[in-house]
Amino acid sequence: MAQRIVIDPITRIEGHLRIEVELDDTNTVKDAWSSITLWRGIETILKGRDPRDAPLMVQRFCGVCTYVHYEASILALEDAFGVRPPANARLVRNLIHAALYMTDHIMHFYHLHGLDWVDITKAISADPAKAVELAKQYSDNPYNCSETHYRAVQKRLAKYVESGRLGPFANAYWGNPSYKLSPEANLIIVSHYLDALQVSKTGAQMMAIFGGKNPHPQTLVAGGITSVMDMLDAHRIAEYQFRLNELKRFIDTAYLPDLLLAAGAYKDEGLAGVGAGVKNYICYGGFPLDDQWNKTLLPKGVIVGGDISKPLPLDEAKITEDVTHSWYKGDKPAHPYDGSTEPEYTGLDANGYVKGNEKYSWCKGPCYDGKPFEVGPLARMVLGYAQGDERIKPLVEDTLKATGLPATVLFSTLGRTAARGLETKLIADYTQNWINELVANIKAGDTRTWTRCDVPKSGKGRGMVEVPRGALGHWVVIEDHVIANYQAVVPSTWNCAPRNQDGMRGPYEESLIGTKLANPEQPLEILRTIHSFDPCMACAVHIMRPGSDEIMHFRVV
Ligand code: NFE
Ligand code: MG
Repeated sequence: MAQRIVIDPITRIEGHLRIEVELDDTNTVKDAWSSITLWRGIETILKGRDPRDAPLMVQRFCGVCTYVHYEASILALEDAFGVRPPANARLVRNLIHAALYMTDHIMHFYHLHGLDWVDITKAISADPAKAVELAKQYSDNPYNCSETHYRAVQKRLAKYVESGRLGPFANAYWGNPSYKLSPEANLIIVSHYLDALQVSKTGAQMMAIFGGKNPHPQTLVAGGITSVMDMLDAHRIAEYQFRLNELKRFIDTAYLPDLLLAAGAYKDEGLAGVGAGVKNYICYGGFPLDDQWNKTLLPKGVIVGGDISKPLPLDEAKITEDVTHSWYKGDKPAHPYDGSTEPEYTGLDANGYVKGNEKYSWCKGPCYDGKPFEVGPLARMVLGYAQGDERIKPLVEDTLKATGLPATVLFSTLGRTAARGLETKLIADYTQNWINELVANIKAGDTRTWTRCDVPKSGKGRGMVEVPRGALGHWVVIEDHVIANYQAVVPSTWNCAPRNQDGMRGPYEESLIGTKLANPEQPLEILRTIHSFDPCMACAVHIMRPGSDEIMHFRVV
């Protein structure tokens, strides 16, 4: 008989996510539903306000990808106002955004996702000398690597365990047979888990240098930026540069080697396509390399059904949001300019499960051409590879060569996690160019940071950009100088979508089908795949949470 498992909430994410799956008698997932269980619609709060209020307000959707809604909203306003920022503003925005990407992806790999791959308890029994040898197989000069250091890490872990206060390591599924790393590999990655806490701080400081503060930078305005003094100060640029080098060292000698180490142990799951999902990928283009956005570092386009021989151009008109299975009013898919956000909560069924055939999530259902699409690092790396991008293609090819794995391995949970690491490297290496360009502009006497603009009586605009978790779009309609409609379609909204109007499962849901659990009491494999998307429910449903207390509830039935 089918067995239902409910995981609510999923932890090590931002916000509230509930996953329900049905297992067959081999403990394989036969069906799945993903549901966001909390909502507060900022989109509705924006109506009637001056459009220039929107960027700072929408940035509060989230406390993780704090900058991205700010930028998307500014881009939407600039589109509506008919203005382009000068080159220096584009470069400074790229520098803030690059710092966010690096910080976010490092934090995700180690702190939000790492423990799905790494068994901390096994690290305690590792041989530190062997761990040094192993680390050196993956890097010429591994990060923070010595017997003494590894011993100190083991001591720290043992203290946690002895005290019974496991803190961030509590409530995991230690000892589960689907953990595949050797004790030494576990020790190396756990030691970098601790280092990464420090490194994340460095990335946050980089954002604050040009963003004024972090989280929630405040130096963007429609038409440009306001951190002019910082931009013109060689000392501030050097502070950014110094920290960039620190992050790059961590990425090159810890993050990427750890990824390859894990890929070796988990390659069978990757090759079997565990966690692949819908295999439709959409990207809007990110990090403009010229002022007209003709060229972007992250690609723009579409892949359908995993067909990497046929990357397609993006047609914005095909983007819709559907609420057939979401707790909102509305009966047909609408383009975001025409979208609405009117709550209509219909609850759970009599047994406390989601009503899978009706409405069951606060997440809307974005579609492209009527189908669910995955967004994020995997979408970007697959599309860039398929388009023959001059930087992404060799990066992917070299990694496949180093691991001896075929390109099909990308379509998996492991591929999604690896893609995030690869794009971190891509961005970390490219960021130096933006510093150089900025310095060259200033030296040549171009110190422009803002293009004059004003709110039109009426108009509309959209800001479409690639952010750490995927394609992000904000759409604004202005009437009588105020906001008449504002719709944000966010990366986690795409990925967490419930079924669409035709009953097709959303990306999280589809990615779980066929996953076999080693032990249904410990749904580790489900967490591994869901976490690989780096879910952010706060972004997806655009909440503001005035208090921080929440009631944790985990139920396996
Ligand atoms: Ni709240 Fe976000 C990112 C956005 S999520 S983390 O990256 O937009 O989907
Ligand atoms: Mg929305």
